[in-house]
Amino acid sequence: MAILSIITAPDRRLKVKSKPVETVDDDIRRFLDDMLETMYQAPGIGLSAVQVGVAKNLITVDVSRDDEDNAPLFLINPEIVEYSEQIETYNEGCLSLPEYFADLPRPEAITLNYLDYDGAQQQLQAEGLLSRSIQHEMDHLKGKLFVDYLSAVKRGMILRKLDKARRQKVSA
Ligand code: GNR
Ligand code: NI
Repeated sequence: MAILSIITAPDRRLKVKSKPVETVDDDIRRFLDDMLETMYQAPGIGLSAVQVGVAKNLITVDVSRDDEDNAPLFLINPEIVEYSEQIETYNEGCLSLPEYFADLPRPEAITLNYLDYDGAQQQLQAEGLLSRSIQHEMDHLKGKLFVDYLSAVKRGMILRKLDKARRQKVSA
């Protein structure tokens, strides 16, 4: 397994719309294993393939708190088929927007269809933090970051600071 490097904003690769996976083969499974290891190491509760530069509809999530009791989920070609009417606000972060957080309203619960690690069709009902992180990852697959929900002024401020921080790192 390998730790992959996570792309941070602003970066055009994060704006790319990901494409469906055609066959769930060993190459895809090896890549999902690397994504999971990368996510745990970050550490994060979710990761989309596009964040490591691969524009395919692949997501890993694990919202379990206990290291002993990992509950990884691999979501291939996920599609949300139902949203709850109930909306909840949560303070969201993103590995591609390090050190920034924003309160964001989203549907509390979702129902989604996806292919699992073996390529089998599955349906999942998710609520709470699991629902939150899946919706966040699925935005990545559409080329969307949580700052895209904020005003242009706030978004510009955050992205300029991240850009500046990166340029200082490069020249240091
Ligand atoms: O690790 C993460 N935490 C998180 C917290 C609140 C809402 C969404 C997330 S996802 C984030 C990891 C990440 O950036 N995945 O794309
Ligand atoms: Ni993210």
